[in-house]
Amino acid sequence: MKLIMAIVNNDDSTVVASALTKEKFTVTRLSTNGGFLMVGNTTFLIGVEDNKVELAKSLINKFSQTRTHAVPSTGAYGNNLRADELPADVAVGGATVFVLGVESMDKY
Ligand code: 2BA
Repeated sequence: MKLIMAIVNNDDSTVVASALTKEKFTVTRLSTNGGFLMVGNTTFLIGVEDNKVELAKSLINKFSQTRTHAVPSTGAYGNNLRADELPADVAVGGATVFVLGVESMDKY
């Protein structure tokens, strides 16, 4: 068994969740924030059998768009950078996906 952790743009999270649940995956959505842009994104936790990992990843990939995001000038403060050290725009996503081994899963 594997645990997929997928960080998805908030604008894509509903369609990604729908696609996954339609294929019988069970997902948990966490409200998270990127450390660089400091804007909200969604992290999915998805426990899956090994033979379903590629299907889940392909659905996440299919419904996650890459977007260009302007870096807010205030971003320099939280990142302890000078404003002129920040890029003007960054490409965000589609999705950032981690796959972790799971020792066991129990439901009580
Ligand atoms: P953020 O940390 O807000 O990053 C947003 C975008 O800013 C990133 O897009 C990347 O293009 C850029 N970026 C991030 N850190 C940077 C830095 N130190 N210098 C210059 N540009 C930087 P993505 O790579 O698509 O990441 C989207 C979101 O996924 C991230 O939001 C973060 O929440 C998460 N993420 C991405 N890679 C991660 C990792 N290795 N570990 C944990 N979370 C990650």
